This record gives sequence, C-alpha cells and structure tokens, in this order.
Amino acid sequence: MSGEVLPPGQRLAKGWPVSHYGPVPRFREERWNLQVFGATDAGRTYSWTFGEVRELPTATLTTDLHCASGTTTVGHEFFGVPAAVLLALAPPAPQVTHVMAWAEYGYSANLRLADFAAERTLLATHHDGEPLTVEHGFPLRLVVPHLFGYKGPKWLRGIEYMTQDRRGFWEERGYHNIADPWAGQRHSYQEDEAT
Ligand SMILES: Nc1nc2c(c(=O)[nH]1)N[C@H]1C(S)=C(S)[C@@H](COP(=O)(O)O)O[C@H]1N2
Ligand SMILES: [Mo]
Repeated sequence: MSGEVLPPGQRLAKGWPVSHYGPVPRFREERWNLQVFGATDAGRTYSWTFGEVRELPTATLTTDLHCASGTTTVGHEFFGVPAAVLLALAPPAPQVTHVMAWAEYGYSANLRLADFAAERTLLATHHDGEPLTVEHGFPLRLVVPHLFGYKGPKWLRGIEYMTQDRRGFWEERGYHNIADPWAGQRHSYQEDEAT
C-alpha cells in the first residue's frame, strides 16, 4: 500500500473498479499501432506496432490512482515504456508546449508537455506483473501518477505534439484543464479562481 494520505476530498475504494465512458474496444493486433504525430521536430509521423512497443525500454512504478469523481485506489504497480523514452525517440519541435493523448473511439486528454515528460509518466502494458486487462486499457494505457485519472487514456493509440493548448474529452465537458488532485483541480470553473 503506497498511499496512507489521500488528496483532499478523495475516499478509498476497494479493489480496482473499472470506470470509463463508452464501450471497451476489441484489440486487433494487425490493425493496431501507436503513433506520435503533430509538431515533431523532424516533421514526420512515428508509428510502432504492438511488437515494436514491447521492444522499447521499460520501467516499473507504484502509484495510487485518483478519479476526479472522488475515489482513489492504491498501490498499483505499472510496467511499461516511460513517456521520456517516446520523447527521445520522437523528439518534439522546440515550440511544442502541450500534447494530446489519443485513445480508441476518439477519447483524448490534453497534457502540458512537462506533465507528459515527467519522470513517472508511463505508457503501461502491465499491472501487478500481468498484462493489463482489456477493461483497464489493454494493450496500452497512459499513466500520469501526479494527475487525476482522466489524464490517463486507456487503449492509448497516439500522442499529438501541439504548439498551443487544446482541451481533451473531459476537459471540454467541465473537467479541470490541469487536474492536479493535491490542488483539488476537478472542475473547469476552478480555472478562474485566483492561484
Ligand atoms: N479511453 C478512455 N480512457 C480513460 C477513460 C475513458 O473514459 N476512456 N476514463 C478515465 C478516467 S475518468 C479514469 S478515473 C480512469 C479509470 O481507470 P480504471 O477503469 O482502470 O480504474 O481511466 C481514464 N481513462
Ligand atoms: Mo475518473
């Protein structure tokens, strides 16, 4: 158990409930790829098959997951490819300030480049030593340990480099653009509050 202290307003949930919007996509390996596109430094799009993703350098981290609706689950061990590895393999242009993380069915989450580049941000393939279950994002899920769960798309398919910010799926629907759980950043109306 890694989290004795929860962010303000969060309560501990038992087990690992599944929560997302819409249906669970079916994985077809022959149609799957991970793309990095938008404002890359080389001006080209990068693409990896699932087999190629599994060949990339990996890391393990333990984190709690905080859903903005108020539940926290603790002690998740994720294994996968650090976002920093992707940034090194597919360098962003110098003007890039934000990324959009894209999932199946058009789900998206915008992140400041610094949040995506953070040391513990991970493109996870495994949880507690097992491949992710399909409900929790198999084959690939973004984990951003220092932000609310909606910043971590399950069924991740792409990273778009952006030279200005643009709101993602929940951010367009009233959720906070930054989503720091320790600062209680749940709702977009809080963005107007004095910092
Ligand atoms: N593709 C996709 N990813 C998503 C979501 C979603 O609706 N679609 N919901 C997010 C939210 S709000 C949370 S709290 C976590 C929940 O992850 P879990 O079901 O593994 O607990 O997934 C995040 N990733
Ligand atoms: Mo959530």
